[in-house]
Amino acid sequence: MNVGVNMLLWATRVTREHVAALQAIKAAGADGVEIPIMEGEVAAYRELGKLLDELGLKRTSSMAFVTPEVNPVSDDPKRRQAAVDNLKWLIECAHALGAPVICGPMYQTIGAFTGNGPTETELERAAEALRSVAPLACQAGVTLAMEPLNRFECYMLNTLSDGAALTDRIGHPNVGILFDTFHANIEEKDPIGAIRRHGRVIKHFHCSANDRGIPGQDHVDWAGTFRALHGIGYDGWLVIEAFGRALPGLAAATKIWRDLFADALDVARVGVPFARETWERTL
Ligand code: LER
Ligand code: MN
Repeated sequence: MNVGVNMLLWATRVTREHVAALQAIKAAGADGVEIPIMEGEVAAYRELGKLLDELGLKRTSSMAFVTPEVNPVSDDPKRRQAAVDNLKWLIECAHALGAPVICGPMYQTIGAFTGNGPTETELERAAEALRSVAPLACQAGVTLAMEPLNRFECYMLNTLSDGAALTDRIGHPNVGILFDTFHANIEEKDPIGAIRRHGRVIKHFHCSANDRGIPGQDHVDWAGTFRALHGIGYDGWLVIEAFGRALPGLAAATKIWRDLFADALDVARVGVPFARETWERTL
């Protein structure tokens, strides 16, 4: 198991400017960080990978389709192709970065709605897009972890059961699900039962407090959740994901209207030991 911290609290594009935060995250005991891949050159991710090597930090990566022009389930074939091209670019960047996982809602544009639930055509389009890039991900040694999000951020996948069905439809070992406790708290009738039922598809994990603050200072049943992860034999990443107000665009997208912690680094200083100790105590 590796404990990571999601860098979206500091930046949508991580560079050498973030060395101080990266060092503090390392000092807090994290094994690694989750790097957003939203823009930039493949070479820049290779450079960032070298910097993380120097700092002794492992890494995973995250993504989102943020514009309607890039949408794997669009009626417009150009927009679907743009999503496939974006996924190929993401895989190249993650490979250059040295990240074994890309996670995020890679099955639709975030925040785009049709007014209905997913149609059979849309589900097939999402599956087709992921299926078409899965061999490339396999060659690059990258796992694609699709993240179900709550109903206010997306409509294609809201629950782990939705995610398991799409995973089965895609049918490739390099494609599975990211389980995020914040979204599960909103959407699952029984988050822990869902992990037990669909554990075979879980490839990545976001420890996200029910209010997006510091895990352990919230009402998620962390001990029960980790016991369920042990029960399914999960031994991958536990990435702490919190959101703050430092980046106005992201704060607006994640609907963060108040401070959930005094200092962003407290998320690492308090969250990392909490995740590790709770994990070890529940083994
Ligand atoms: C990203 O991991 C996430 O959980 C999303 O809700 C961000 O919008
Ligand atoms: Mn998440």
